[in-house]
Amino acid sequence: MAEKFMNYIDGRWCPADSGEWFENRNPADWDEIVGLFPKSGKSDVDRAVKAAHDAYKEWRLVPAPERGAMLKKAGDIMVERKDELAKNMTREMGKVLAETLGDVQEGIDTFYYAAVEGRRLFSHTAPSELRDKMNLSFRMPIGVAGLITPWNFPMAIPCWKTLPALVCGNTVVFKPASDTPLTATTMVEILLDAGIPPGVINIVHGGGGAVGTSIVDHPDISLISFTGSSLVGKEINSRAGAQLKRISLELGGKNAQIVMDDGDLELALEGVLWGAFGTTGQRCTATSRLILHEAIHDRFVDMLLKAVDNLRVGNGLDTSNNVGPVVNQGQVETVHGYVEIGKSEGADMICGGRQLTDGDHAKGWFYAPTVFTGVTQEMRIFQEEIFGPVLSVVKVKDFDEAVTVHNDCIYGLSSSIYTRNVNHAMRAVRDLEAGITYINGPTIGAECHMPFGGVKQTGNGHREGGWPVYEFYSEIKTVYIDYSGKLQRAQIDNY
Ligand code: UN1
Repeated sequence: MAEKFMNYIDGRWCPADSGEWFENRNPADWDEIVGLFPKSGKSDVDRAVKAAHDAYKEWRLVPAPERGAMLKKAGDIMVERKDELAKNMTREMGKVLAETLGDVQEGIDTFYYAAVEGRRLFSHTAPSELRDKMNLSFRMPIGVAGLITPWNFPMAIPCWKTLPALVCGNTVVFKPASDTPLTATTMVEILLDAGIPPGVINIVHGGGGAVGTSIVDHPDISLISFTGSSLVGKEINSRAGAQLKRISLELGGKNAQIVMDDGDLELALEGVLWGAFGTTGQRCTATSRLILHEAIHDRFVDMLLKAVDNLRVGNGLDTSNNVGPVVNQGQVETVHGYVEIGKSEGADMICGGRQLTDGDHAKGWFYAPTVFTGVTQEMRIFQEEIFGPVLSVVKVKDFDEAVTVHNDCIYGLSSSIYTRNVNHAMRAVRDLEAGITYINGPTIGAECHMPFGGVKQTGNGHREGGWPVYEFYSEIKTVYIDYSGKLQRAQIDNY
C-alpha cells in the first residue's frame, strides 16, 4: 500500500474533507506510486484561509529579521536533505538527478537570500516640503497569499513565492501542482522544523479546478501568485482581478536562441542542447526556437543532428542519462500533437517525433528529442508553447532579420544570442523583446537573486526573484510626522 501524505492546515497534518486521495506516479516507471495525496476541495481551502487569516494577526508583528532567521534555519535543513529531496523529485516528475539537485539548490539559494532580506526590506525617506516635518515610508505585509505552482520546478518555484511572502509578514495558502505534491510537502515540513508557527503556512493538495479556483476566489486572500499556462493565467487574472487582488503571473514562453555567423558554434551547440532538451524541454525558459544565420545554418544543423543523436533518454536516476521522461501522458499527447502539426505545416522533421517504448522506456513517458528545420513564422510550432523536447529551427539572412523573427511572438520570457560582434550583442540586449537576455549563454539558467519574468503575454509585469519580488509581497505605508506643533498645510502654507 502506497504511503499517504496529508494537507497541512491550521497547524495540523490532515486528510481532505472528501476522504479521497489521488496518486502520484513516477513518470519514468508507472508501476511506482510515489504516494497518495489528499484530493481536496473548497471546504479544505476555506479552513486553510481561515487559519492563515487568524495567524496573520500575530505573524505580521514578528520582526522581519526574526522571520528571516527562521528561513536561514530552514535553508540549513534543506542543505542536509538535498540528496533525498532531489531523488524524490526525480521520482515524482522525472528530470535527471543533476537537474533536480540544481532545483533544490535554487530553493536553498532562495532561502538564504530571503533570510537576509529580513534585515533589509528597504523603503524610502524623502524630505518634507514643510519645516519641522518628516516623510518616511515602510514596507508592510498585505495579508494571506494564495500561491499556485507548477510541476517543472517543484522546489525552486514554491520557494520563489513562499519565502518572500513569509519574510514580508504575510501568511500562506499553498497549492502545489498535483504532479509534484511530495517535494512541496517536504518544503512545508522543513519550514515547520525551522519554527514557522502553525497557521502561517498551509498546504492544500488537489486539482486546479477544485483547489486553485477556491483560492483565487476566496475574499480573504489578498494576493495571488501563479506560474503556469497563459490560458489559466488569464482566467485567474479576470477572477482575482474582479476582486482587486494583487496578482503576479508567470506564464508561457517561446524562447529563442540566435546563432550568428560569427558565433562560437561549439559553444552555441552546447547551449542549445542544454536549453532545448534539459528538463526534457519542460521549462518556461526552454529554448524552443533556434534562429540560425544562413551562413552557418547547414553546418550547425549537421552538428546539432549528431549531438541530439548522442543524447541518452531514460530514467533520471541513472546518471548516464541526459534527458528524463515527459511528466505525464497528457503532456506526451500534447507534444506529439504538435509534432503532427509541424509535419502537416510542412516543416522538415529531421529527428525524433515519436514516443519511445522499447526496453527501459517501456513503462515511462519518454519522447525522442525532436528537431524541425525549415520552420517559418506563421507555423504553429514557431508560435505556440509546446513544453516538451521539440526544437524549431528558422533560417535568417542577417542580424536585423534575426531580431524581427525573434520578436514575432506573443511571448517574451527568455532570449539568447551567440555572437562575437559586440555591437550585435549590445543591440540584442536593447532590441530582443524578452524579460531576460543571455549573451553567449542558453535561454535557461536564471539565478534566484535576479529578477525573473517576461514581457508581452508571458506575464502581467511582475517579476519573481531578486529584489522586485519583495515589492510584490509588501505594500507601502507612507508616514508624515509633523513636530512643529501647529497645523501646516502642504502646497498652501509654503507658497
Ligand atoms: C521555469 O521554467 O519556470 O532559468 C523556471 C531557469 C531556471 C528556472 C526556470 N532557473 O531555467
